[in-house]
Amino acid sequence: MRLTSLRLHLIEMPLRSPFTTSFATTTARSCYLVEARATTSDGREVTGWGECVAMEAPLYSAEHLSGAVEVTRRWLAPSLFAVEDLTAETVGWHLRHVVGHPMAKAALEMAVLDAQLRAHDQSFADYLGAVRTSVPSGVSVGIQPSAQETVRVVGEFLDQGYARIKLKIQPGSDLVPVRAVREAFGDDLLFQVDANAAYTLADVGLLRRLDDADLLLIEQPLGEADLRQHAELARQVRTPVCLDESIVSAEAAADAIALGATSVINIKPGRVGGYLEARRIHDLARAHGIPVWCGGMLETGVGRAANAALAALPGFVLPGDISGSDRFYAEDVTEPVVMRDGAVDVPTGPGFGVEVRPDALERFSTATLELTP
Ligand code: OSB
Ligand code: MG
Repeated sequence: MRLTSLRLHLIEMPLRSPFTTSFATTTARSCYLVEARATTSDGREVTGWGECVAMEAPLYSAEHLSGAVEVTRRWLAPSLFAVEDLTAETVGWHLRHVVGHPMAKAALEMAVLDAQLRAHDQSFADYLGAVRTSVPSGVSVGIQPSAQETVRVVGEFLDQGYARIKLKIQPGSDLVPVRAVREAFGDDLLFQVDANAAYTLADVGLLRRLDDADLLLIEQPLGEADLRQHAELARQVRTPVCLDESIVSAEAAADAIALGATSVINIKPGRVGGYLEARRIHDLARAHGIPVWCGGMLETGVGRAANAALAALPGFVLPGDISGSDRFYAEDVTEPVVMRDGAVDVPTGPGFGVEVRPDALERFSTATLELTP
């Protein structure tokens, strides 16, 4: 296909309640959706949608929203407009000369992939080779002001039916809330924590005290670049170490596995440059017997639907951060993604299987950037 336009819809979606991690408190999600228009080789007009998961500030990753827009406008979009026979599978190749910016690249690949699948009337799940029709739904719980409040909030999510709890932690809000949750809900609760790089290897004593909580895993305790230090930590704690921020590509995943830095991997398509690289990491991890699960980035329905299909691959053996739309948003830009009985259905419609609602898009819109050849 040949791209005829790329429209970046910048949106701001209010969160139902503030979401606190070790790096920031978020009250509204700012991001952009990519609307790609293309002409197929047999002359049909097709449209596809992608979502950029870069956050407003460079606190989770170096990449951030305004940088992603700028890189797309100046370098990525022109490179793709120049290609006569573009396919989703070659987007990464055509963008390889631009260093970094995986989230900006992923959003473009996503939009091209959605358009391509719609042109072939194929669902993303079918394209990937999904082996499940629904996926278990975990929820990511932000840092709360007290252990009592943490227990109350976790209880609400369990009442809603979530299959697994992930609690954000940071120095000063770790052992006490973790123990309180384990105590309140018992040994059968699927329970894990995420530090978003808030600790150093000097905290090994404290992190070892988390062993008693029998957590499924601890996600990204140390810094993004600290692969070797994660390997060192993994030798000193019983809780399985799972990397998020550090896994920026299949190569990084291979290094982390070889070093013993990670025994579980959180796969986020945006962080690794797209769903095709995400699948490569899944395949690599599976070949090494490393379980994976699908992370989340407060996605709208577009990203959430795509994540549900990815998580239906066989190596995704742990519940992902694939909550219903109503976990974060009173209203989504697509029809809501629904969590029922602890699971989310894998969409079956063409492409990612969800439609962006023009009225909702307009309500959340802060700016639109139209890019053309
Ligand atoms: O570290 O997994 C993370 C949200 C934004 C940035 C980083 C992370 C998260 C979450 C939320 O934990 C996951 C979700 O979207 O449900
Ligand atoms: Mg994480």
